[in-house]
Amino acid sequence: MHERVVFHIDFDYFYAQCEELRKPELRTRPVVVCVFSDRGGDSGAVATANYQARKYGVKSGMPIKFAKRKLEEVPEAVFLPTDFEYYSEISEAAMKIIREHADIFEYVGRDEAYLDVTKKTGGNFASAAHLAQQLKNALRSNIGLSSTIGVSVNKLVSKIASGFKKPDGLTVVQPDKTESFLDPLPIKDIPGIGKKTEEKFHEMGLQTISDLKKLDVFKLNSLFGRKTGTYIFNAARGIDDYPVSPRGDPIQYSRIITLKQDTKDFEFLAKDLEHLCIEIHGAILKDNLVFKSIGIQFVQEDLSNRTKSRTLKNPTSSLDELKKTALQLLKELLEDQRLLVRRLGVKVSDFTEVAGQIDITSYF
Ligand code: DGT
Ligand code: CA
Ligand code: CA
Repeated sequence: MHERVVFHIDFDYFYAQCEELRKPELRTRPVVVCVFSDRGGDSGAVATANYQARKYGVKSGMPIKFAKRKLEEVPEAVFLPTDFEYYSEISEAAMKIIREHADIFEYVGRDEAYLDVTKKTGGNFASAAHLAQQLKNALRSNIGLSSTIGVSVNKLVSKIASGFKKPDGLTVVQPDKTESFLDPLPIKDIPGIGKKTEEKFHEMGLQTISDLKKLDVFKLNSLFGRKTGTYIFNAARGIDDYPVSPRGDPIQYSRIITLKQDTKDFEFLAKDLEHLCIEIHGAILKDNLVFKSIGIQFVQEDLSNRTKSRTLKNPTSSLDELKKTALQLLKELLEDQRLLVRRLGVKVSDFTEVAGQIDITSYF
């Protein structure tokens, strides 16, 4: 097997950076982007903050009240509500440029992607470093966006490498330096290892990834189960074979079936529609995504198409909401349906990654 070259790219302090892009005068000030809850006032949480604000201890997920307290004596600090539509626009423009720099492009979330550039670079890490710098420059000059890239032989190590030096970082881990790069890092730098898992290791006197290598795979499996145990065992050694694949492409989150008979009966179609929703929902949960748009599609008896879609007020991962909306769309489409329906499809789109702790077993 020959060596791969994989990039992980992550945009710096993304939502806050977007706010700076449209209001450059914010650049020198602490900027806190907030998800205000509908209870009003300052209830809600911080989505993210620029590095100015982070200096004062403001962090993602922190209650807005705490952040305000930390910035009490900083009158120039600004607190802004989220504007996901605008962030998506910036994200789309950036992803377009990123795509052009990749052999294979994998969308992960609004501010994150993997690239396989093995062909483009001929497996050469010097030209990979050059390509990564070119990509950073292109994002900077075309959009004004600052980003961080990790480069290595696989997704896992590249993800860790992009977290190594931020913001505006570029960390290249040569193939033969993989283990020496990982060894001194804290165990929590392994994606999917959260506070609880880390504590378990601390109790065992293990702090770094190098320490982690003292545990054999049987021990890890007995502690965490075979799937997670094996993942941790391999991760500590920088081993990861998951290919960069076009996951996150909305196409994967659509399903279409041919009906047992051509029909325009609501009850008949509703049953199949529910099954389609359940299937898609499973795939979405697995990939840790929330969605905002739902569409349904009819392929009619003459093979022409009819579609109808709806955008929700708030992103969701709820199966009930998916079903409810799909059924509503079905009802509306059937109101003026003349031809019989031959195939029925459902599609969800407009994704956001779920913030916070990732489930270790669904990491890739
Ligand atoms: P960084 O560390 O420079 O990459 O900073 P961010 O803000 O880009 O952090 P990242 O990559 O973990 O997250 C990307 C976006 O996701 C971020 O701009 C806002 C959102 N986000 C992250 N964590 C949370 C959270 O705990 N709550 C909410 N509501 N949103 C979050
Ligand atoms: Ca980021
Ligand atoms: Ca990210």
